[in-house]
Amino acid sequence: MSIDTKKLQALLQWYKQSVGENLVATLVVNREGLVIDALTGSEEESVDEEIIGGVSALVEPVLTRITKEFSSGSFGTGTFDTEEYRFIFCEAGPEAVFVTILKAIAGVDPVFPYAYLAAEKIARIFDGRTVSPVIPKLIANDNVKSIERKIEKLQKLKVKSEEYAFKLILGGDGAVGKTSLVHRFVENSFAKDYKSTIGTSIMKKECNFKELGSNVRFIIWDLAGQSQFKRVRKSYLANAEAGILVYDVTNHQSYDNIGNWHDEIINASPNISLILVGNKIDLKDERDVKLQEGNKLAEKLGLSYIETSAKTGENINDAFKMLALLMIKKYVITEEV
Ligand code: G3D
Ligand code: MG
Repeated sequence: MSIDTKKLQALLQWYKQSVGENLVATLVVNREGLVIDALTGSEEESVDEEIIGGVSALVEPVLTRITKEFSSGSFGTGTFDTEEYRFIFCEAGPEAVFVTILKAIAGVDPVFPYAYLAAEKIARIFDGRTVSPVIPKLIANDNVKSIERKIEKLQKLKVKSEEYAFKLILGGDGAVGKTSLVHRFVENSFAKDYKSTIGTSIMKKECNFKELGSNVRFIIWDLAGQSQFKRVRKSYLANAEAGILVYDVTNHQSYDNIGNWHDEIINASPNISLILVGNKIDLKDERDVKLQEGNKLAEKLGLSYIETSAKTGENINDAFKMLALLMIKKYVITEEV
């Protein structure tokens, strides 16, 4: 396979400019983990072997996991944090992964749109299709209000054309089953030995519920590792359109904490649509929160309530369907009135 390395290098240069001083390095890596191209945030135009070697050593442990998720098909984008760096991994077509390494102090959110765009362009380069290496400035700082209005309009239009994907987040205490719920929904599997990982994993899932008459795409953000949680909590919870509040029906404390989760989420994303989920109903003998309690809490918060088991899969699809319906109501129907 021969790829246009000149164009790739030009693209990385543009990307570097867009991201700015927080960029440590960026890499294009193939499926086997080999570095195809790289660029560092420093002034030098090209990167020597040594730096590439150092950077790929940095990336390798994470890449192993990414490659695994890659093959399972659930991987779209992921971020990972270490003490010193923040990583953004984007799938760049079937051949490559685009890796961005940022300084630890950098915010990931502003970089995401550029990373997505660059990854898409890289996929095209790999495909041998024509593509401009130029990365346009995506967000202007001035006139925020009018931009927000524009974005809102754009969102609605995109829902109609079924291109827009909603950011979905999960709230609830550790170990209530948030990750399991998502994995069950995305891959329809329940991995018993699923180990919590650092950072955020981001999964794409399109809901084709026929009876809804419309597709809804979710970008599901799952935050792992409670220690990492505080630091990234704000940007994790912000700008979300959909959310699931989860408690464990065998753990009353997790039920009692839902109110706090609700407040924090509403604070970060005031326009979010939420549902309440009581999980682990397969553990019948250990049940500590009654169905009525769940209903009562949901009513108090003005949400729909559903009970699930990520282990057996019971009601998992229905939970997401409930949320998809809320999205359709809010973004599609209001547009048509
Ligand atoms: P979290 O993402 O909210 O922190 P996880 O929770 O999804 O990591 O799940 C925490 C533990 O609960 C895991 O057990 C997981 O297997 C288990 N779990 C999740 N959902 C269910 C469920 O519906 N029923 C049962 N019985 N168990 C569930 P381990 O032992 O792997 O830590
Ligand atoms: Mg989790």
